[in-house]
Amino acid sequence: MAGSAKIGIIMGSQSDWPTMKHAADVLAELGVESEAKIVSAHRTPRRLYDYAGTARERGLKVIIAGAGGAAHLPGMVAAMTSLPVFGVPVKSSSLSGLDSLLSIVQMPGGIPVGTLAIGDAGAKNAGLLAAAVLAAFDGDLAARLDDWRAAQTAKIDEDPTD
Ligand code: RP5
Repeated sequence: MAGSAKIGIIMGSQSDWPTMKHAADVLAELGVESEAKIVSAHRTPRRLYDYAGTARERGLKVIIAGAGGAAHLPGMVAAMTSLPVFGVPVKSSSLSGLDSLLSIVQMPGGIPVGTLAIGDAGAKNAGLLAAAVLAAFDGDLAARLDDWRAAQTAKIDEDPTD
């Protein structure tokens, strides 16, 4: 049964939410409905299995998965669904997210994860990229995305100030 959310945002822990919220926020700004869930590859493997297995039939078009440290969530969800998966490396306390980045980006050939930057910028860009995927098939959303980018451009002053 399809729900209204088009983008699924999942994360390995509650502690990832301050980062992953940036994806949810930009999608909301663009009028794209998303859902956010805590789904841990290690701590809730059954929840991950169920989430990935039902994602397409529930109407999701893209999944954004954020995790930190031994960040297996994006790769595991990509292994269980052929929906596009974007991975966000969450900044970890011990290794500043380099561990997360390498865990997510080094997928074996055949199971792709589109990997974004570490941290808030990566989550924001994952939201924008997911919206761009939907916008390829939705002219109204494409116009809203263009407007969003134009507004961003308009905020950048040409001259630096003290
Ligand atoms: C990962 O371990 C999560 O994605 C999180 O980034 C990290 C730490 O989780 P907590 O110990 O804060 O729950 O699975």
